[in-house]
Amino acid sequence: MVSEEEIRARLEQAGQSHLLRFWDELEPAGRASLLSELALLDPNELREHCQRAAAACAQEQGPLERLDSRMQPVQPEFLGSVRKSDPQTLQRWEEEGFHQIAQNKVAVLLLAGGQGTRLGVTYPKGMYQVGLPSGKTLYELQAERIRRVEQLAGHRHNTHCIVPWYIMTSEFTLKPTVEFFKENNFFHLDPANVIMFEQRMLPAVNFNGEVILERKDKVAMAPDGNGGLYRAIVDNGILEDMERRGVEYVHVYCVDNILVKMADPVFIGFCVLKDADCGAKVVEKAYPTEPVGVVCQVDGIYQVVEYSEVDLETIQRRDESGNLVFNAGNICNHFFTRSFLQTITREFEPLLKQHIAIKKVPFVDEDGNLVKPLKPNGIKMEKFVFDVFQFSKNFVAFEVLREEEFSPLKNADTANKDNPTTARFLDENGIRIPEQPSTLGTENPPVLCEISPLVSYFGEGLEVYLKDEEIHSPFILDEKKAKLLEKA
Ligand code: UD2
Repeated sequence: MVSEEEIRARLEQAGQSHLLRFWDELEPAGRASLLSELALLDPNELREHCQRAAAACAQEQGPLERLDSRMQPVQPEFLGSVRKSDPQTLQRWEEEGFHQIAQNKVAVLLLAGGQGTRLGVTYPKGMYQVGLPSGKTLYELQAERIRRVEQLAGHRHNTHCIVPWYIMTSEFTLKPTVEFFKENNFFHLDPANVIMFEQRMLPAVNFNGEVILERKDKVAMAPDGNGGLYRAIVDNGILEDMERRGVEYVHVYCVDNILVKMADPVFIGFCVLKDADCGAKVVEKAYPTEPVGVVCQVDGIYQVVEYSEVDLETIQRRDESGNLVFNAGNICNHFFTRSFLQTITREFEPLLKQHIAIKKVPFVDEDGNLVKPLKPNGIKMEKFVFDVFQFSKNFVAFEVLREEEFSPLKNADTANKDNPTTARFLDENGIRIPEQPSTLGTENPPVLCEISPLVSYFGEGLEVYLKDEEIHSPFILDEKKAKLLEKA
């Protein structure tokens, strides 16, 4: 363990000596935990981090750099589209995707280190029960989709297929996530193929560039953003693990989209056939001011531009056909080759932009009282997962149907959009039922229909079960029911 003297010297070097100001009042346990927390902070990095945060915050108060005149939409030749492609093309992409999956070359990687504060839950978002009749959580749905896509690829190519599931957690989410998976027997996945790892944390800083003490014995720390992925995979030897398993392609996604298609064969196949090193799924924006990032080019280089970085006029611009010019909404579903990830970690990670978030950060005041601030007082620095697009040699975007693939769970049910109810509603109704559509959707209120991902990953094969079936709400098609229907 690093000594108190050593830590004092390091803090002095970093200009952060105030972090030990309650030292004399602390019990031995509090002292030990504070020392171990501080020991992880490199003094030079800490000094730079604090200076950078304060400078970025000062700059943030000034006029925002507008990107309008430098932006261009995604070039058509780099944009695939589910809506605009014929069935044969979609089938070719899907076949290629399954071919890669069947050779165990595809992994999925979940970004699950966020705190889920907007949803108002104290546990990791993946443990959220979205209110389906089965009571399944986001993690369970995702696990089942992995199992199903493994089965589908395995059957097609007669292989034993594994899609490893990498899960990036943070100090906030690692322990409860591990426990939850253990309690649920890893949702019948082999624990050897579920690899959890932790991203780094960074101290929150006040407007004077001082690290904030959250308690007398604890620094206010926050995860370093979903772009912390690139350091975390180095810290935890993830690329080596992928190499050992023969993984070449990685589908990275965020935790809160109930409709996420894990290792989507069509997306994977499209990216592989286009020889892309980096790709992003996008959806048409629902309305011009929808608060999602837009995938586009700035000075000819692909990136995601936040809606706050452009003028309303640009956001609302339409082409001759009446479509929004900047229409490619980012849904945090990315494709990377392992070799691209390697290049990022070796060469470009330090160049990734630091985004700043000004937040209310609870702190202890000079007298040692705990204060819950009413206005923002702290700066958190984050990197974003999509900021690596600029380093891609062959970037592609892939437009998918919002109603089939994007229903994020951002807010508690009190907010009127992207909440548990819309997500559930879409899951119930967005699934294509190939036969007998008239038996569904004729009731009011809408039919409650839940189809387990273990029965159908994206609507395939349902005709076997639904052909002559009278469907009454709520209709639950799980593995047990599917077996009964098969026999009948
Ligand atoms: C993300 C995208 C946004 C849009 C939207 C669609 C980013 C930075 N923004 O916005 O452009 O596509 O999704 O739903 O990708 N996370 C971590 N570690 C962290 C912070 C976040 O793993 O330190 C995870 C988090 O658990 C979640 C994902 O990253 O799974 C997205 O994070 P968010 O919820 O902060 O980003 P959001 O939804 O505002």
